[in-house]
Amino acid sequence: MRNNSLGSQKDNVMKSVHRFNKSLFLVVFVLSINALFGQKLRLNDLEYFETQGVNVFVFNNQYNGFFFDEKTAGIELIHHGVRTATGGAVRLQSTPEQWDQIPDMTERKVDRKNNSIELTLRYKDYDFDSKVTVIAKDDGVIIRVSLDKPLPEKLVGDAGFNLEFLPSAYFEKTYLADGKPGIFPLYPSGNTEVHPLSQKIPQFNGYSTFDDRGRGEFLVPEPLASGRTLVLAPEDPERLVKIQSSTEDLMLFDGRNLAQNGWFIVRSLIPANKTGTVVEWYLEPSTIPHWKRKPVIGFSQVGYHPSQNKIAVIELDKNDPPLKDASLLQVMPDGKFVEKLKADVKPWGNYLRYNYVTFDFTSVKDPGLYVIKYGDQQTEAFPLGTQVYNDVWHPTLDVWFPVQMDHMLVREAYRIWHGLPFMDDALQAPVNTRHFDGYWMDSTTHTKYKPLEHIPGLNIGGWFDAGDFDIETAHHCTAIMSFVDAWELFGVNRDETYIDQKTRYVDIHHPDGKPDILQQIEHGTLQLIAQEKNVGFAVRGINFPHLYQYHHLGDGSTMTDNLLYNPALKPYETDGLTSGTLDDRWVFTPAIPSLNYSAIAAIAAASRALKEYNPTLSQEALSTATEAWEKQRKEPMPKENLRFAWFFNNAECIAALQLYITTKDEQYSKRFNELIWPQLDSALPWNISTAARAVPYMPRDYKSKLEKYVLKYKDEMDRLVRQNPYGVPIGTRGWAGNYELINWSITNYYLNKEFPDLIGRENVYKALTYLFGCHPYSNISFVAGVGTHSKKHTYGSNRADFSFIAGGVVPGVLLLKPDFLENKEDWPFLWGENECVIDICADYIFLAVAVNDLINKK
Ligand SMILES: [Ca+2]
Ligand SMILES: [Ca+2]
Ligand SMILES: [Ca+2]
Repeated sequence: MRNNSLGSQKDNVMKSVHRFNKSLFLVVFVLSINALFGQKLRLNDLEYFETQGVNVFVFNNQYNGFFFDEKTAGIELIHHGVRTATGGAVRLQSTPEQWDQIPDMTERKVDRKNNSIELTLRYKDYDFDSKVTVIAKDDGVIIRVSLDKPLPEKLVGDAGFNLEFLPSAYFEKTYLADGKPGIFPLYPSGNTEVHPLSQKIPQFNGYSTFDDRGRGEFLVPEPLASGRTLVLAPEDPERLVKIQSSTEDLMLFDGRNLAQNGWFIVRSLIPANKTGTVVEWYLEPSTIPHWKRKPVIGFSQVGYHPSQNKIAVIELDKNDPPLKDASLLQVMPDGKFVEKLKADVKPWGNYLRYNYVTFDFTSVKDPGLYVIKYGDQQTEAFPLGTQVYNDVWHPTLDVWFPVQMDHMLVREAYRIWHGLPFMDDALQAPVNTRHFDGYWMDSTTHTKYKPLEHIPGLNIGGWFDAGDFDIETAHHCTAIMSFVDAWELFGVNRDETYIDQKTRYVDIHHPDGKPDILQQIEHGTLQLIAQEKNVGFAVRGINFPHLYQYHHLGDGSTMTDNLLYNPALKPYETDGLTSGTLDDRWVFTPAIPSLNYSAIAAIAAASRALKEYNPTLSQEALSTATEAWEKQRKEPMPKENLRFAWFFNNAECIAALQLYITTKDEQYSKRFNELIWPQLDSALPWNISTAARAVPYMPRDYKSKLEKYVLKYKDEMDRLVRQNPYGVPIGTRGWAGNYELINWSITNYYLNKEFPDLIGRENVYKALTYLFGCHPYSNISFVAGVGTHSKKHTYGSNRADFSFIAGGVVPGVLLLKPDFLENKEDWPFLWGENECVIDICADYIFLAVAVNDLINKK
């Protein structure tokens, strides 16, 4: 449904064009559609510029500094419902990469009277402040950069004003630079120059995204075009943007020459020795007259079970009055569509920027294939039947998880997903390190190893965390726990993967007589036990020393040379067994008691699941878990952590419960009971799920004592589900909220199991319906390869190929403040929207299996 809007909008425009052609303005029209059709941009109450079809955000979203430039900040353009430009700001490179320096916004003044927003941007390292003013004018905005003091000497030739345009929005389109035509390159093929490193503006923390092979140089892209006026996509009224500079030339760059996630960048340099206005642009995005975004019919691309609620949520442009009704059509074997139900839509109201109506077809229960029709729109076909959830988790277990397996070669039919990676794991990370992936080291290693000393035994088991290739221990613990739950509660014994630890070989779609979920539990456990055994506790993770390794795309086995580091050799030199290249991953070993408790919980749980499958490992897991518990309990909690005591106690609480379930030793249930009640009092939503899971193992009065907390949770939930038309929590952080959503439904599953009269089944199903397409922005299934229409562009190791790994679950819709939820399908590189991670994928498997079990129970 999503991408059909383009054609009909173009049709509308062409009809308008036709009328005008007959009038007096033919020649003018050919030059500029928008000059005729433009509408004035106005600063609205939400503090962005708005007209029908165009929004200009001005630092409504800021660089948060965590992953640096996430391409979700600065001056941004939402053009006919799609965010097509970002990163409008004073920048220090022609094509800034993710880890290049970003400005701090130190002041933002909104002037409604003059329809303007003024910002102060600061680069602290250079003591460089600039003012950026955006003023509505005619059919666009003026963007002005002014300086009180001339540009610092060091930044001359580097500082400029940039605005970045989404490549996929301009693929197969053209541009004009002072009338000179060009085609936007589909693949980066611009010219680059080599400059000496001494000229480079350093990246974050002195890291480098570029592997210069020790040559002391870096790359600078040359512009594709330049001129005083740039017109982007003059042939497409949906994407046409005109930029005129009244100061310096505009240059058009292709950021993808340096980084595959780069954008097309329009830039003007800030001249030296000048104050006052140093850059002034007039930016005019075209507007299609009376443009309205096409309705999005939110529904499950997987289909529905006859017994569940079936409510489509229709998302409408605020200028689009709702139609009276919608219908459900059955798709017949002869290809005909037969109306099964026609019903009035129900107004829900406004949520963020759109209006919503719902269409309830719960009454239809006959198995078959259906489509929903609203106005002239018809959805993809979807099934209705008792079987719809049977196999929705298969791609995640069969394909996605095997591809993520570290320290294994992974094959699928004719394809090798990756060779045998990271046999050179791993070196002790140096002290006092702040790492680009959020890892850190304290002032001591907390281990017996010296910085950069090889820690043996870690090149076993584990999964690549996400689209990157580090081992993130916390997520391993979550994934193992989910797998154990799926095994113990539902006996998931599917076998479609050949996994051999001895030869380190994995083959997808190749049964080997062993349940895959046990093989995955084993694989995760091997890594956790290796950490406890060789390091002494659960490590923060194993990650890359160099930034130019970390952003790797493709086969993980080529990220290092797989030879142990030998400082006696020179870089790139090898004796065949070791090498002088410092590329081995680092083990980060700060003291994190909560993480160690999480690992104890996961290993204790795994020891039960592995009891018959791998008795030796099961036994080792149990002794490792109990010994680690003893050791951890003796360590007092570091003072700086006391503030977050509830967070740490949560992990200890789960560990105590898992150890109790495994050993039945009363010391653990005693500790669990000491912890769980104060935990429920102080942080209910974080602990209610653990509390519910404990019910079957606790004395009878435990459950009655828990009931009052469940009632409190239910009150909170009843409030929460009214906040948006989808009736589920929608996250608003810098990483979209599908993980929290899945866990919300998992919590509801455990509560429904014990308190079915308080927490209804629908609250367990809802997260899946949402994931499968009943969500804002589009109706695509957020699980790659699952449902009729699903994610085909996700942030995995193959993202540069604009592809996906089947079964990956993406984070979902990301909120760009104040009111724009987004999940891009034509651009995989926005990790907050599209990156698949092991914990969310493992939890998804659990929820899908749980829903299938529950919904088919009488
Ligand atoms: Ca990571
Ligand atoms: Ca198997
Ligand atoms: Ca190596």
